[in-house]
Amino acid sequence: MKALQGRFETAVTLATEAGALAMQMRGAGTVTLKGPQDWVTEADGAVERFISARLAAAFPSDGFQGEEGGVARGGSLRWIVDPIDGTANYMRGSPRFCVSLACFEDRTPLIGVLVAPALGETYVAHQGGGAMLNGRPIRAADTTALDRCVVEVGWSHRRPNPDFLSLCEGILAQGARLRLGGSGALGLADVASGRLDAYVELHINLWDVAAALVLLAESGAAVSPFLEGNGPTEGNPILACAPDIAPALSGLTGFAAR
Ligand code: LIP
Repeated sequence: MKALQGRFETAVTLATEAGALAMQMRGAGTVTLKGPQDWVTEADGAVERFISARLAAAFPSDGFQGEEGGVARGGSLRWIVDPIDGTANYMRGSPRFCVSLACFEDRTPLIGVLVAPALGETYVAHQGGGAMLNGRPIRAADTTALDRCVVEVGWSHRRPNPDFLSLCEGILAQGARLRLGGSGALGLADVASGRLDAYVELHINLWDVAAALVLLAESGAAVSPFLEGNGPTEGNPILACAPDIAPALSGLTGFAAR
């Protein structure tokens, strides 16, 4: 872990500074559409370039992949960054957004850091080291019944609305309460901290989930095999949930969380 300890400490510092940059830039600059309801602000690009440059200087042999710039550098140790997850919230002044920074070795998630600067929350985790929120250990919920659950269903234009609505109807039919927060990364982090019983989405991208996967693994949550197949390059569905409801939600959604 010694080689990773330096990367872990750098990731926490860097994500914190990147969050401060996002806060400084909020409300400034142009906003453009990448697709239906898929926004990008000047801050998304600026934050990603800031993180990429600092990591290139600190760890020049490491790879880098960002939501906005794609794969900039190759390497067996690879940083995966969503500079602002929850951009639709960010551009409207909502506090529910975060900087997501992860380090993988090939397909193995090693380090995850999420900083939500407007919420004053920093999630950190590294392989075998547990998961923390603002310095305090976090664990997935111990909920056992779907009719006692709160479930977030992520939405994007990448899958048809009828499929999204059908998923929501199936969850509601089990007596669960639904929510939709606009940031997949923070929804997954809420599962890791036990503040949410499940997060499910029909399609989500690697940069959205990379850091949260480490939090989820270290917090005891059940998670579907997002990294199998073409997940890292083309995205995949995801289900992350409290372990005791994983069989029921896996059967309902078709995504096998373990
Ligand atoms: C977000 C994703 C998620 C989706 C959100 C939002 P972005 O990404 O984490 O897939 O449910 O609506 O799109 O674009 O804010 O970084």
